[in-house]
Amino acid sequence: MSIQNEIKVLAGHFNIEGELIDFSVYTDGHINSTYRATFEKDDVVERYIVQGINTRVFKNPDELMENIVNVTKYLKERIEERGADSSRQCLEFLEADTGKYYFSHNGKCWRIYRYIDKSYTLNYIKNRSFFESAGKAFGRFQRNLSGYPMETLNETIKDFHNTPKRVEALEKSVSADVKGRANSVENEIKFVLDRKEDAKVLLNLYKEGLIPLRVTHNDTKLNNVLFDEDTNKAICVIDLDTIMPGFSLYDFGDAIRYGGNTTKEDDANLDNVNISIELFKSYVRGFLSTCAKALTKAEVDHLAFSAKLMTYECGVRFLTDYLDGDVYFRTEYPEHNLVRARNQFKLVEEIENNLTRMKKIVEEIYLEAIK
Ligand code: ADP
Ligand code: GN1
Ligand code: MG
Repeated sequence: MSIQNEIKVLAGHFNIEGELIDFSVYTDGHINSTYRATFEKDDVVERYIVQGINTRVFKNPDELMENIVNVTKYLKERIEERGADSSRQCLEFLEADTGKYYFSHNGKCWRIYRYIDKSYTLNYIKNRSFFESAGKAFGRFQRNLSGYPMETLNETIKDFHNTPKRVEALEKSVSADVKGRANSVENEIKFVLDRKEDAKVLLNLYKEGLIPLRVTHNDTKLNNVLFDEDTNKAICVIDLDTIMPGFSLYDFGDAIRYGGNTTKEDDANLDNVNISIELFKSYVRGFLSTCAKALTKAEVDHLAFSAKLMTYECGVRFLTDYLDGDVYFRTEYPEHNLVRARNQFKLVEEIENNLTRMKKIVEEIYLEAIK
């Protein structure tokens, strides 16, 4: 069945009326398949995001959608309490005729939510103000969810940011070596094992009671926040599949990993890969302007380190997937995951070279933010 026909069938189940007048592919991330569909009825045009959930990654769509629907309803209330426009700052999911917020059809699991008009996403930073604005949006997101009952959240991917377990998974993949690729990546494997102690740092801080669990997004890539076409400000955090209890540092570090890189995460020319200190500063400023007062001392002290850790972890995951035969992340060519892993490891080195400077920047901006 063509995707247009699939969307027409789905529209019937999600109570969308009118004619499908336009449709385009919006797949941008590495996991789900995303489309924008426009319907018209009596001269009224409505746009939706129609998304095929990757059920190899998210094995329990009921639990996944329960998290997302409850969190978005909660966020809507918080946003409206402030008198802000929840229709632009929060996603709204449609209920299907089954009473669930997804619909299974032809072996795939689909969800539909409102498209936020006059918005766009970025895959790299155009100028610093965009990154500061993204930092504010992710900080606000965390602050808005600070009173959310964390214990009610389902763990949509077990041990998602458990870095030591990610390293263990890599070691298993090296032993299994199902594609016979391990020999060709000895340097990369050594790079990971040399930094094995770093992997435990945040979990140890948690065990010592120095950093708390919070409701976190866990996938704070720059293209997971929508910008407003008119104001160019970040308005809405999207891609809510991995909302789970986590550390604030996961969200901070992952945002720097992606948006603070001087190039894309899959640039094969490693000379282009570096940490932009200016972008780092902008994000710290935005993030801390919204949540500095809520952070513990250990959280603040480890912001710069978290950028290194999350970059390391993502590199480990790309390398593992390369060894496993590219079964998790969407790839466009056979070496894609390896290119991504090398890019991330180069960025880890650059962050290591700049860590002292980055910590100092955090200290200065933090002192300003808590004044
Ligand atoms: P993935 O899990 O594949 O990363 P996302 O949920 O991030 O999927 O959506 C993919 C892209 O679709 C986003 O980067 C964004 O450009 C666009 N998008 C998603 N939701 C909306 C929305 N509600 N309004 C406008 N654009 C959206
Ligand atoms: C995936 O779906 P997307 O592209 O936003 C991945 C993240 C990685 C990221 C690397 C559920 O995010 O964890 O950091 O790729 N999402 C999942 O670019 O695994
Ligand atoms: Mg995304």
